[in-house]
Amino acid sequence: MKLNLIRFVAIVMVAVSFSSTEKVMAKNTIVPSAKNMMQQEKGQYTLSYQPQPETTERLEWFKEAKFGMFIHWGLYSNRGGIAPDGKPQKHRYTEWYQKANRLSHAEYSKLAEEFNPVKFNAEEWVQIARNAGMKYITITTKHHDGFCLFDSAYTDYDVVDATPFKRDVLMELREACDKHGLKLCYYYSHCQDWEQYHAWNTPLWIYPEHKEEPVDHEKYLSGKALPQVAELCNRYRPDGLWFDTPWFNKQKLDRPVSKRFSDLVRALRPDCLINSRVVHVSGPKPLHADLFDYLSLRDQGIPTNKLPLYAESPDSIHHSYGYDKRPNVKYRSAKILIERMIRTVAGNGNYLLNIGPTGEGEIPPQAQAELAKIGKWLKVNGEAIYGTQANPFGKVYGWGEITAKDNKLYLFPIRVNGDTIELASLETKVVKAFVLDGGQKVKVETNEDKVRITLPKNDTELPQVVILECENKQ
Ligand code: JFZ
Repeated sequence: MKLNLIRFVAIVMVAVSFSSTEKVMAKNTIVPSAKNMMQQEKGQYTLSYQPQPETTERLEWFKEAKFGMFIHWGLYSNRGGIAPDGKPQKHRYTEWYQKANRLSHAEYSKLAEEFNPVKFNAEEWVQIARNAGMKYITITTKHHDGFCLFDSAYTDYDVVDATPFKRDVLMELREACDKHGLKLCYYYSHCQDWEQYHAWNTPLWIYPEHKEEPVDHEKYLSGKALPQVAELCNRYRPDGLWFDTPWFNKQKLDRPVSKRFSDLVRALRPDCLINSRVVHVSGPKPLHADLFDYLSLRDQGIPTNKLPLYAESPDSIHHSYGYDKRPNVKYRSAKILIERMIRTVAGNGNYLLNIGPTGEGEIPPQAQAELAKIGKWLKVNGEAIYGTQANPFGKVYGWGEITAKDNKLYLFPIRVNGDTIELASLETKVVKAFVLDGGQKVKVETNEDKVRITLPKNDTELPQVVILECENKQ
């Protein structure tokens, strides 16, 4: 990553680094602002375990990519949040269908008999992601219900063995991603697994017949979870593993268990990324950064550029992650989604935008329509997103967001009032200022401590990007 820009904003950076040193309480201790922090990372961090040195290399493609597609797909997708009595379920996440409706494993697993997504076409999904400007896909290979979208030797509760569909969905997607140059990462719920009595947090009503048996996590770990992660690493060539929910009620996953997952992935697939939810982190607590590569933010949270590590925001096109056909479902518009992407990238993170395909294997038309608009916007404005650095100013301006690359600043006036915006002064001269879409010139006035920019009218519905090209002082 080039750091040329540091030269342009050197004055600002120095000021910022002084003020943030004041806040730093001890070496490697960071005090982030509580707002917008993920639940698990609110408060104060101690980087007591340093990131692995290889993390920088592993993150290279990821930081360049910025934008990925999250896919939640499974048995629950057939229900779309409609309870067995025909009414919308109250729990906000449709992928929690089994728990939301208190279904035992015997009852819920019957959904496998009707899982026959005849419209599923891996290449079509990959094309939709590509046309949206997404560079990777992260898909639920096993969500909390325990059902697997790959052919596993450690359970029959998978798409090949338990459904009439019988196709290895994950392998088809892996091949389509390889063919079209997308990376592919695997969401794997390593703690919660409602097929498994011995996993964490399996409610007693899921297996009424076991009730008296003491829970033995080791049975689950060595009988299903760890061997499945090995299967994924060995046969399905993940570019990343996305673990989830290492916390539940009063229990938390112990670091040594998390370490087994992390060590296994590192041993079998050294280039594979691991997200922070492999381990339980909560502030003020040590950040076990040796076990993962980047921070997964609170669901649908936006980073603030004050986090100690690179981040990823798991956002969704609607509130739920799984397909939602409840009457009150609200899809977010392309405009809102683009703004959330901009905020995330300017805050030093990747934007992972989730869609929930239907039980038939179709990406809902409304999701497709919004994704296509995002793709169109990125075709023109992608330069301001892909491979950029976060806002280098150390503060977020009221008028909007900033990213940077080489000798350029990209300004996104997404919260602007009126037609001028101001920036702290730069160390070098602005040699060119224009709107990225169309190249219209932009008026820039500079004095000792400010750069003032007069914005042309934005006739489009979507955010405008202004480029400030600075004199290169190399
Ligand atoms: C989890 C899952 O339970 C959910 O179904 C979905 O897969 C999502 C991506 O992740 O839910 C979470 C995880 C973390 C927080 C909230 C919900 N959090 O940190 O606030």
